[in-house]
Amino acid sequence: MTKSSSKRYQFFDQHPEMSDFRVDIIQGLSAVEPYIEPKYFYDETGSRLFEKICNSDEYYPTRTEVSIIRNNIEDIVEVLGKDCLLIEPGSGDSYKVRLLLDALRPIAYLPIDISKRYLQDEAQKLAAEFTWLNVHAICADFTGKLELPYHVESTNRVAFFPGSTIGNFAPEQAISVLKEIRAMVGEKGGLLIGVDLQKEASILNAAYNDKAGYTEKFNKNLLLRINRELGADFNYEAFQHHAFYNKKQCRIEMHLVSLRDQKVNIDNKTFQFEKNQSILTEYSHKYSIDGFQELAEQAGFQSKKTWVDQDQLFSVHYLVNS
Ligand code: AVI
Repeated sequence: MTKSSSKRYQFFDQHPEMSDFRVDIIQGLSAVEPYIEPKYFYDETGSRLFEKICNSDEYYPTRTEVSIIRNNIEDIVEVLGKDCLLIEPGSGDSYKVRLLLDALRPIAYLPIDISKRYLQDEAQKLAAEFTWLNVHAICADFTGKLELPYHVESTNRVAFFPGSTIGNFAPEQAISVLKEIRAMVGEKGGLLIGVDLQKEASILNAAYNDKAGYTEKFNKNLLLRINRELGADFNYEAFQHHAFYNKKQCRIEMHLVSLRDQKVNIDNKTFQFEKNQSILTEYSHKYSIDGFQELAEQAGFQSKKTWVDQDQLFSVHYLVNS
């Protein structure tokens, strides 16, 4: 870090409670309908594979969201208002926020992430790259209580939640996450959020079954991670990636399906899987524009403006406190 960027960079550790991988996996696999929480996809290999998914031909959400933001940047800035505090829950590599920064010129950018080292690295990189930007990084779990590290009264607070990550929560949980964000941005604040739209099943099925096999590897990497970190003995070849659009529930479901009757050991526990039994690994809910606005309303938000691409594949909404 240069001297100038070190002045503009601050770090606030809210000491998020770390969930226990072992406890969560054993609990999920012991359930009547076994599951693994999707947050466990993102170890180093999983994060690298996710980047590849985002760049694959079939996975339209990333490039579509980027193009919506690029094509409407002036309008977006006008609606959000300049001189805001820009807050990004679950900021990760802060790739998409780069699209907003130069045009929006926020007073400060506040990335929030649970992974301390990664957050610090990315936040420092950003402070060095944008030579005018104040970066106040917060280590916290955005699915828990969200609190800013300092008191801001008069400044406009805008949260940025791209990527349709909201779709990975069941609707009830999604409402809680939105409520938490609403409380954080306060009465005069808003939320710019990316939401994947309902569409033809064939487009969705292709996006979660890319030909290069990145999604398959991403899903099956969970087995390798559990073997490596918990000393389990999952047979990688004996489970199959299965992703499909559930039309009735308007969601993609990802599963790992057991190809035969088999046993898996973790610690001194044995898990029995029958042939064709599946482990649920992810839901990715798809919304209509109206459907998402109704969900947002249940969290106390009101839609101010919505941008979509020409083909209506993806949407970006600006929500304000109602
Ligand atoms: C992070 N999340 C919004 C992605 C999605 O599309 O639900 C995760 C993903 N899973 C498979 N491909 C991408």
